[in-house]
Amino acid sequence: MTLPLSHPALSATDPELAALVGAEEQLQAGTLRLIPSENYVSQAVLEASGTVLQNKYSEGYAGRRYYEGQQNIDQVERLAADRAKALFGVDHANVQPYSGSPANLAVYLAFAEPGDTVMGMALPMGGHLTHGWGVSATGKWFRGVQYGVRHDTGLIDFDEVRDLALKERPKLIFCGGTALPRTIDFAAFAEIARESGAVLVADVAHIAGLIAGGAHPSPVPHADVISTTTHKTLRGPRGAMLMSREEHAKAIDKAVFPGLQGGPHNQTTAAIAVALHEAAQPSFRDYAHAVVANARALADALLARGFELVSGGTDNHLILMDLTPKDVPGKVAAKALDRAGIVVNYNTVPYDPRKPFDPSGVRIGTPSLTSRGLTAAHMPTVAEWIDRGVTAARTGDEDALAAIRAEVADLMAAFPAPGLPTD
Ligand code: DSN
Repeated sequence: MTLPLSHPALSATDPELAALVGAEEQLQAGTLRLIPSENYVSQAVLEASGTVLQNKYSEGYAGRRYYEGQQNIDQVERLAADRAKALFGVDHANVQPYSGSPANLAVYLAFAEPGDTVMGMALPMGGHLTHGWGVSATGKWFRGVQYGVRHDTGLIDFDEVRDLALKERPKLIFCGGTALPRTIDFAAFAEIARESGAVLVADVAHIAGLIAGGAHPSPVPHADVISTTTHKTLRGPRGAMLMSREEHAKAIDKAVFPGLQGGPHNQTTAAIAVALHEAAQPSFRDYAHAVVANARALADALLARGFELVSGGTDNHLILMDLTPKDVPGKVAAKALDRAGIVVNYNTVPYDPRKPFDPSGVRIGTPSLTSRGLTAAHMPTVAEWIDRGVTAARTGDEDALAAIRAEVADLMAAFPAPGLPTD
């Protein structure tokens, strides 16, 4: 598929870079993107993020800036924050964090001192680096204690979480993560946080769009702070938000600026506002539920083909496959699937005997393919491609991978992606 030239000024000024952007457009258009933390933003979000708003400095908050000329920027930021508050039903929203890791760092700055104990899910169990994992600043500058999932079920053991919290008395407890295929029980975490005197932080980066669309329970009645990126299931630009009850608003704002960041990226704030507007439409509820329905259908089709799935399936947008029974390392499978036009990421599975850079698992998800309009009826085909691709990875059959790539490209051509040029 050859897409039309869509960036005339860029092509004239910097053809080398324009060619790379064009190649990426073709790649995104012609492949099946199964990375669960990725999505396609709408043309409206793309346009908002490429505006002259990026020319403006605006340290501070609306009405309280350190630079003049904020007549429009203040309104943009208020619009984004008000839309976040309305969509998620929170008192306060800070839309300035540059991305998820800085957002989480701001939470540490707001509620903890260096050396304090913090608690989160271990990265190899499905947590996130910034939940106190050792190689992250959050694990170096704080004392991270980590919970996991049970070996037999792949599910969080709340007795273990409670025992750990009562023993360690962390300042912060993070729930949420990057490879959790099951519903997060925010109420259970909140009870443990209350018992142990911790601030509960719900990191809903992966599932924010599902929450907004009513396809996952909301953390709002339970968590002290909600942290999220805006570019995953929420289908906005690369950015983040922190939300809370009014009592924590000042601490969070102070931590984001001047505590951690400088000038907000106003073009991103604008694109977040657009994404939140889109997420408030009835069609986004359909989208969120379709993401989950597609993931369930894909999980069922993979199970029928003998794949082992962590926790036995999924409740949300994400599936974590343990490829040990297929006798293929996750990285080998991921790279072979990439050659077959199916873009995934290799990932540790809980209790993985292999190393994080060469783990046993592959993580997949349905946000992107759902944005293109694929339905549950397509999931047996997707599972078949994955199955054939993993088999080809084991046998080294490049012809089989090339055949899958052609089939994938055919189907993708029939389901144009939002925001990408079409021919
Ligand atoms: N990189 C994100 C993900 O893929 O889940 C987490 O930060």
